[in-house]
Amino acid sequence: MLDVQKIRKDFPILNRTVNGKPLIYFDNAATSQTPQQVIDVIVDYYSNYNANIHRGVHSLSQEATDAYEQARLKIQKHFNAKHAHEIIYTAGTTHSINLVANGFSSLLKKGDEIIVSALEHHSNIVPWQMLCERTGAVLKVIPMNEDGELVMSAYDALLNENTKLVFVNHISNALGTINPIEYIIEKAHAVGAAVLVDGAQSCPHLKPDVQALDVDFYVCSAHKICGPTGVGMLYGKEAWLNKLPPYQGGGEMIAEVTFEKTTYADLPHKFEAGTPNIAGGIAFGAALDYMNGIGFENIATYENELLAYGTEQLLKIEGLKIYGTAKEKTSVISFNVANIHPYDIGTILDKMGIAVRTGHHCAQPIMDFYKIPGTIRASFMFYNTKEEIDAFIIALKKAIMMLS
Ligand code: 7TS
Repeated sequence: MLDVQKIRKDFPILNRTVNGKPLIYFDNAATSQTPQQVIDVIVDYYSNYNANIHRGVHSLSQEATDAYEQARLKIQKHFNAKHAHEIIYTAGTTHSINLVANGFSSLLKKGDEIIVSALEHHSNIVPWQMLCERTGAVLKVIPMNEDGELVMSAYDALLNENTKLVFVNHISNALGTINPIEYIIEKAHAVGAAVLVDGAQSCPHLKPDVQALDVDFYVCSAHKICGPTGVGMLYGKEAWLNKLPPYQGGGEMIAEVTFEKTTYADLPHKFEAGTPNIAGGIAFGAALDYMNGIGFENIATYENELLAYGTEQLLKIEGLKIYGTAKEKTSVISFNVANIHPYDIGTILDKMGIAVRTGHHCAQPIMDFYKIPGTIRASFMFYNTKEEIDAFIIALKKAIMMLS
């Protein structure tokens, strides 16, 4: 069982007020909050052993290198990667996806096909469109249904011997749908295509096992899992990472440099040019420790209760429509009320100390599907409570009264 009152004490920000009201933070799908345990790790780094890594013989550099590489091992263990060098530190999900998209530029040819889903965040659409422009490959889209689920029969029909890559998010940021990635991976592999799963929204809620999934690439951002911004990871199967060319050139990623020819470092350094976000990487490891300390099964059980309670309370409000009613979904509720613009409701909720996201959530194709400009999105994490949902419902009703 999860002791939410004890957990809340770990998050200093949850004590603050916004516009004179206690903060209710329901924008977790955009970024999660950071516990003191992770903040302490960042402060400790800059207070005690700030130094560049992998390049100094001096003690500080060695301490920083050890901590950074220990964190990589924690990430490896968390995702159950076979090798530590299959974990590449990046600046986050967007960076990870662009790294892979760039790498495939030299591996695709005109007429090859790549598949994305209708439920993607823009960061899992635009890099592939750019890749298609560079290579002449063709982008195909797995359609969605009214509930916000992907239509698997249509996916089956899209796959063929020209399919080279499939990109899909594990969980949709706009609707919370949990996609059937096991099925998607198995079917893609049957035609010889590689699969990248965008785990930006899944990693806060579940613990993916990349070997059991047999996924080729899995990506996420630390800031969505109680870690800092500006750091994330790319998991790639060793064989794929060896096949892809480097993304950025610079220090750290080379074996030998002459003006005639440069040879590249082995994995993971081949993809880690320049001084990385060292404190961020170490704190990423600490964030995984923190979340594993609570336990992902406890987190899922509790967040499912919040989802069920929030959905039930919201549906009591007249004129309210929830978008994303998939059977398998996580603690994200996207909704609109009658013809009121989501932005107006979001602004009034902010006046009452409540943080939600409004707009298209960087998923415009989903909004186009529903023929709406955007939604109000409330997204819960394990430190939220039913009492906060109650206060949110009262505030929402007030906002609706003011705007009707
Ligand atoms: N993929 C998904 C599914 C996401 O939800 C996001 C960010 C990204 C990729 C990009 O992650 P980044 O860390 O590189 O920015 N999603 C959101 C959101 O829903 N609201 O703000 C950011």
